[in-house]
Amino acid sequence: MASEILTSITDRTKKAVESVAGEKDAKAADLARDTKDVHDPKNRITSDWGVRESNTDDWLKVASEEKTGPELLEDPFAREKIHRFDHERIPERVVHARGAGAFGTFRLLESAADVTSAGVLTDTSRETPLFLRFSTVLGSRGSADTVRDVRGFALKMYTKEGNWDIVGNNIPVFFIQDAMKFPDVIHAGKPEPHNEVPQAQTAHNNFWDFQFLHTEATHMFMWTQSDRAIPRSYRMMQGFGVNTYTLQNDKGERHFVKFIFTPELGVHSLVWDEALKLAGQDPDFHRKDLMEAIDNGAYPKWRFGIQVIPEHREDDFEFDILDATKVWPEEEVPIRYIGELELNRNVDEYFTQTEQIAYCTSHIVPGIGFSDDPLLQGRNFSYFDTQLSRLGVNWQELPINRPVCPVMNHNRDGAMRHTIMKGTVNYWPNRFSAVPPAKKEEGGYVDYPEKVAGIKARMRSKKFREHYNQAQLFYNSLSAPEKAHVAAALSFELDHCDDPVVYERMCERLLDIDIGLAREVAEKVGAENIPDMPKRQNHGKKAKGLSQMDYMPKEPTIATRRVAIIVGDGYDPVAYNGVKAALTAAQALPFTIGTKRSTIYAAGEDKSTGKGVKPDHHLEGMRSTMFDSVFIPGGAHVETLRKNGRALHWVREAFGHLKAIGATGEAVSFVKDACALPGVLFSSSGDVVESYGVVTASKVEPNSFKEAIKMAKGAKDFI
Ligand code: HDE
Repeated sequence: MASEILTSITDRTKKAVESVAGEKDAKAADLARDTKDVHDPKNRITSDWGVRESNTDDWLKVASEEKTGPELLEDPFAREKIHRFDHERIPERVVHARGAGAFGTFRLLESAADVTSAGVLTDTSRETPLFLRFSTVLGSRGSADTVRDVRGFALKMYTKEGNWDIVGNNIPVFFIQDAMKFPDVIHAGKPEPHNEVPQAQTAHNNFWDFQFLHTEATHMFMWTQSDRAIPRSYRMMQGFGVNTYTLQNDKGERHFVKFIFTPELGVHSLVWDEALKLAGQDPDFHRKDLMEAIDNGAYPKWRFGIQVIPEHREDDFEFDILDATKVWPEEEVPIRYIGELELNRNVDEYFTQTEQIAYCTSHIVPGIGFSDDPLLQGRNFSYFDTQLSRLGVNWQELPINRPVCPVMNHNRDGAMRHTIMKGTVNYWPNRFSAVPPAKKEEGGYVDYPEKVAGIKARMRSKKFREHYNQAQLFYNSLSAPEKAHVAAALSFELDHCDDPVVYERMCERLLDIDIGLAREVAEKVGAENIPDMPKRQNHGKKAKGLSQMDYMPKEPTIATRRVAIIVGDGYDPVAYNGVKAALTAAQALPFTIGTKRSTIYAAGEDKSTGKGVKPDHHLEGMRSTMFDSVFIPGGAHVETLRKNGRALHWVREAFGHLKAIGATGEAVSFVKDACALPGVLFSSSGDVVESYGVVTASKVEPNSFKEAIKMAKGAKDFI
């Protein structure tokens, strides 16, 4: 295992070096300047001041074979080692503390020169390097990946004209409309102040108290109670810029714009029970999934789209287009997909890359601008500020943050400054005309001359005060299973609120959305006093693109899906090998799960001469939650599996989580018994029988099993 890890790390470094040599990826070349390879055999431990150390285990002390005396303060090597360790931590992000990231490439497929002059959105010959960091919002750095939460989708594009950051989420709207409310919404969602409970959960009194008291949060909380908040993988969720930005073209015309990323693999989620269990069984589930896919060459891809509204149409909509609690329905503002984002390289080191990456919504490039979206304007202040406290004033000099284009100005000094500026002046203008500002034709950023007139007031415009239409629109647009999941999620969350004021009022709020939903949740959580009538009629409208069912991939695929093949001594090798080969050919990831991790022998294989198979894991070491699908070949091993409670649990749990299950030969009856499948529901074609995502065949039928995995998501909809 250690050697495999070593090979994979060395391969990664090699890849980075190759791309530097070819100068294909400007950011990889840039990072290589600061990258050292610990696996170089010429390396020896040195102190930070460069002196080779002969012993890093024993503090210099007064000691002999007979007696150990006191340690000596004079030992500079020991002192340095301890000092460095004592100061290893930096403050975690105040929100989005837990994350995972990867490098990638942005390709423009169609120029948007009609609306913007930005090179990254007009030059189709470019490949722009980027770093994308996914995150959960509320949990601490050490919390679990699969909790119910919004996911961050933060992108830094290292363009030729400077860094362009899109700091987005996997949900297109936000809880609040004005940045000044941000500390409140986050305080309410984070662990409660008196006992720091609960970790990484919105299922508590304060969160829901806030939701009730802020009607503007209604639309967003409906999204967080949907399956979007428990994604199967970072690779299977959309990314949204959320805020309204602007684009400016060469003619000086301005358009409002929203940015959207849609995954090639489709949008898929876990089921809630799976998410809950995974949080304990494999808290790193999502970050491992991302690394695994990239290491296997199955690079995640997203289509990049823009929704554009010309400036003169700003007031043509029933909602305010600057209100981040509203989506721009696709029927009214179609998405124009113009580019493609691919993640293709894992990080070399977590801290210096994923932890030290620092995004700013205010980082835009010529051709892209802000709008008066009051959430965005506050964000533009907040992100730079938070980097100062997290990383210090020179945070943009850190390798992961520095642009690939020249940086030159009269900013100076500060802690940890390391660029050395040669010259006698550090101000502008100066008698040498050294480092002047750039003219427009030299690529200088020119602000849009927006006309603004008004009075100063702490208020929002009238359209910002409507808070329910789109909450209804979202709920109406969901499929029946998605709606059922929303009701179940709300019932879970409000069950965790023990203050009746909180859960009763929240159930009343649901009357603003849908009477059926309100009734169902109220009954579950014991809100018995709420009125049995809608507070607001549901307008009944739907929009496309809100249900995740609208994002099934064009071609169903099982690529990167993790399939457990369960075997014990005496398994049928024909079925095992056939299915494994078929899965591998389809780019799925088969894992052999044995009754033990010691070598397992197939039926008819002689232990003294046979090679056997060495399982990747054993049944107790893993759980079905960590896989998308389970296959059991026939053979005498089934008798052993029948007596193994954990094997039974594997199959039952996978069935309960609506996963594709395959079985052949003797394993067919085992699977049927385990799932207690009603025979009448089986449809059969020839020897192959399928029902509810369970495929069985008395003979080996690897291809139909493959189909079943593709359908696994479909099977989820039956619940
Ligand atoms: Fe953030 N947000 N945010 N946020 N946010 C931060 O910046 C903030 C908002 C988002 O992977 C912080 O570097 C304010 C919306 C992501 O490093 C902080 C407001 C959206 C990340 C901050 C918002 C986001 C952050 C904490 C209300 C979706 C993680 C650490 C106006 C479009 C970035 C940091 C990463 C991080 C402030 C609202 C997304 C404190 C004031 C809306 C993905 O600056």
